[in-house]
Amino acid sequence: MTETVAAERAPTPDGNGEDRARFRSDVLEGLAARPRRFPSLWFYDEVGSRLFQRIAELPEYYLGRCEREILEREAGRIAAPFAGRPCTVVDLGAGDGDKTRVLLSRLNQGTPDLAYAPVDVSVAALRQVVAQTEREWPRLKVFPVAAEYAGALRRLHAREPGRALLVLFLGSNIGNLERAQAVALLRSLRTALGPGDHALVGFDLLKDLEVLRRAYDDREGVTAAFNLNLLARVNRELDADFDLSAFAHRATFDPVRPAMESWLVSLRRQRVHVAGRTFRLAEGEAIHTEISCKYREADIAAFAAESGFEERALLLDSRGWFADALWCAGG
Ligand code: AVJ
Repeated sequence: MTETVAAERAPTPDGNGEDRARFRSDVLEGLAARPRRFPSLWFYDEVGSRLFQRIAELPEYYLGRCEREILEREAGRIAAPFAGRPCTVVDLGAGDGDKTRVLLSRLNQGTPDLAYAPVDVSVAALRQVVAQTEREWPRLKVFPVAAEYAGALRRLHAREPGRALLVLFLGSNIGNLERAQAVALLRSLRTALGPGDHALVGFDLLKDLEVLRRAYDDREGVTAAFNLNLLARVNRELDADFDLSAFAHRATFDPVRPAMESWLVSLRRQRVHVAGRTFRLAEGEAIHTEISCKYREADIAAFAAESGFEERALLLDSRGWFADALWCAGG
């Protein structure tokens, strides 16, 4: 599988050509919809990836720290099924791969032939993670994949026989997907796996509303900058004239999904030009940019059942704020 991953590098969403055309049609379609919306996938150009890394370091953004606590405590248990077997770690939405390194270091001790395939839409983030892992483990085989989740999963079918897979979907990246999309993705992941392969999926748990609000609207305004960078990116790449000072970041809680939602609110009546089109926004009109779903333990069990995984363990941090579900693809 690993050779195929390297050879079939997909066109990159922060590259050019095909992706630029998709970015353009996503933005134009999103601006024509009501409410207007941008898919959150497009947050992660080079600037956006860097801003997310800064979010991860904020005192208010607890997700990464909770998950790191879990991985440090449970690395042995997660690595145990792979002892003595050649293994590939596939890291969906790897970002800077920061938490993954906790697992790689443990797997590296017990696995004779370890490979690492970080998957991300941001080429800048991939370059960083490749450089980091190669510096730390010069003999680790690293196969970066610049692709969206679906494209990466398609390539798992071409895996090398005899190699076990551990697929990571950390950080509550799954929370950006509506429930039906999440189930579809987990099903296609399950289908791509063979007996004995495992998945480790991070879920941010439903908790005190104030904690959630602060995590998505921090005091320093880094999350606001991350959200507003979408408009800056549209300006940079699609010949647009969004006035960033005429928009504000808003984070709201939707108790039905439940999820935190991010919006860009127009602070005045205004006209915007994008790729030769004109859009008129009302004062107070909001563009939807992201959902970050929050889960109960029962939701996680339902995901496993609906996607055909066997639950092996549900690993929580000491505050019970975040969960990593360890699932096995049965025979
Ligand atoms: C990287 C998708 C997990 O939804 O919590 C952080 C992105 N957005 N602050 C999340 C994000 C606003 C993050 N994920």
